[in-house]
Amino acid sequence: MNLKERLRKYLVMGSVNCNRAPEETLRAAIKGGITAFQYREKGEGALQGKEKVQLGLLLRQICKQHDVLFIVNDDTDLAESLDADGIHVGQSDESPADLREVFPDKIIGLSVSSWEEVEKSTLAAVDYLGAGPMFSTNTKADAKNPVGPEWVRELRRKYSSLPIVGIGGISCGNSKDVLSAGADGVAVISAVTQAADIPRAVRQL
Ligand code: 3NM
Repeated sequence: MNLKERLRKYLVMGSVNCNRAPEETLRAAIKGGITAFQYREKGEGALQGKEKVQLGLLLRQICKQHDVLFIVNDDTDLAESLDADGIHVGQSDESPADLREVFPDKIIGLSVSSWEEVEKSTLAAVDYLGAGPMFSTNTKADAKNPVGPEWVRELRRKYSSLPIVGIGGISCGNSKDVLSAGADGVAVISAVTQAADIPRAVRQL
């Protein structure tokens, strides 16, 4: 599978997003067919220090067993100690160019929500783009205003071969709008973590 294919169904999650044990949520999502996972232990009540590492190790092991890509959100030490396949950063985090120096072989993902953000980024150091928020979301406290699938369409017009995933407010009902705009995959939190039937939700994405 190439990176575009591996990003097709991308679950992003930390313990605060789960209403059952995180490892159960992850296992159910894998059963449904997720292809990538991002450990994003963020927000109020998030685990810190040793506990954050411990949960990470467990989730990392599960992904390895099932050949699911394992990405760490914005934490170089954690990415290193969990032997992650990649790291995902936002605009106010460490720059992709600096990350590339530390991680010559890891996948580097960058969130972009405007041309201004794209222009100030070193895309040569980036393996995939996260485009969002596609729709309004209550999951991320500081989410920007929704940019819609049109943003994916614009990025795709300019970058014909760069892997792109849409993120933010994506559900089973609207994921096709993101994919048909040219995204290679959809990244979701609540559509999966809050689903009554997680495998079914993943299949419908
Ligand atoms: N990043 P849900 S939106 C983690 O726009 C994250 O970059 C976003 O959660 C961005 O799928 C978001 O529940 C939250 O809307 C996604």
